[in-house]
Amino acid sequence: MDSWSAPAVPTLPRTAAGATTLALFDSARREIAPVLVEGRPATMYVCGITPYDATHLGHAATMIAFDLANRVWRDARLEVDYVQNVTDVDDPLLERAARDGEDWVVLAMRETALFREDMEALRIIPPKRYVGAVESIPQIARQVSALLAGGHAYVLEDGTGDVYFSVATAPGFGGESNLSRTEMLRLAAERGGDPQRPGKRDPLDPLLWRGLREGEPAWDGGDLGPGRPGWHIECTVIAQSLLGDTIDVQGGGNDLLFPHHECSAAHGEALSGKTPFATHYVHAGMIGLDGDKMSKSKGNLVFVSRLRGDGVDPMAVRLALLADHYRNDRQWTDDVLKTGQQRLSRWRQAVKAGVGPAGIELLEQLRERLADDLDTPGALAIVDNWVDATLADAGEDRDAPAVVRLAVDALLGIKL
Ligand code: 5CA
Ligand code: ZN
Repeated sequence: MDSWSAPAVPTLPRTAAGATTLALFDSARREIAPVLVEGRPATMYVCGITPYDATHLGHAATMIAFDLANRVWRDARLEVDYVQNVTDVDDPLLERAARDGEDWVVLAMRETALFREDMEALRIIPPKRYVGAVESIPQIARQVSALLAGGHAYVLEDGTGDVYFSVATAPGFGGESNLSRTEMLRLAAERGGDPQRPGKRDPLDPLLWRGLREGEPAWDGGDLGPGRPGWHIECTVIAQSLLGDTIDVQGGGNDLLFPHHECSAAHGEALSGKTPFATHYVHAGMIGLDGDKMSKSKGNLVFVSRLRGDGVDPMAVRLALLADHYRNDRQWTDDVLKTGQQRLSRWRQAVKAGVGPAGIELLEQLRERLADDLDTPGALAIVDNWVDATLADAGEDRDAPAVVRLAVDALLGIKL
């Protein structure tokens, strides 16, 4: 699947402080730990959209969080193998298309195109590989067959042809999300699982392959018969086939921690025989509106495209989303946007100045804050201080305004 065009990312000077090592909070260990990438590319898989509605600010915030990791690594002169998926066939997509009397393929294509446009406007570096679930079905079917052959999966005996993963064969199951069984059962029911379905060996067993149903799209699954893949195995197979058995970062919003990421990791470990599936399970907080998580099913959405249509500068949207830490659940309000707009205009004014306080020092501090689990509130405070001083005519560094402009562009993705 086509990705989107890359923004120009300036190369920043190296300084005496040397390269920083990015550390990220890992949900499994429940601590911030350095991502150890030496002499090889960093590998990152981020769960992308299910394209049945437009990109909202929650999607944007999550994509921006992982874009920052990408930028920190690139600034450290690392290559980044970044893969993102599109869930271009799934129940919600089929249901929306049926509701609106639309072809589901066309709906998915249209919303994916809009997502690409929004990503470009927000200056998000595209993944190296942007991969649809549909184009990956032959590989996914082969891996489901491998799980069956390896004793990690079973065919439900009700004539549907549905295949389930057996969590009893996954010794580490639950280790990513650190949840109790009761909590896992509750979330599985709430987030697309089917703990109540009769005939499963364990209520937590997730679907790997859904046999053909009347009126639903289906593909040739080889030994599995016609059908379509379960959701979690799609992400496992796309990630592992392109990035290897153990990846550095498995990312997405914290709504995916359980069951999606837990199950994807369990599938991956069962397939490769290696643990962990990812050294860092990284989760962005939920953006909410009017006190609730912004979600397509609730319909409480602010679309990036709508803000763009209203003439809001995408850089102000980006700055607004960077104002709080990526891991915090937070609310989108008019004030959050207004603060982003005011900050953008002050920063733009300041980099037009002839002199300012030391630019290289700011660059070093910015690198240090971002390497510490992407501390954007800390990073923004450093730039704010420099901007305040510059607008108050402090400082004597003639190169500083240019250095700050480049640093904010390369590291924060904000074009001033
Ligand atoms: N296609 C699946 C992942 S394989 C999916 O969750 N799609 S999505 O369209 O619902 O979400 C796309 C990405 O945005 C996911 O990483 C998800 O965790 C994240 N996301 C969804 N809603 C929000 C929100 N309100 N705030 C922050 N991130 C969100
Ligand atoms: Zn996913």
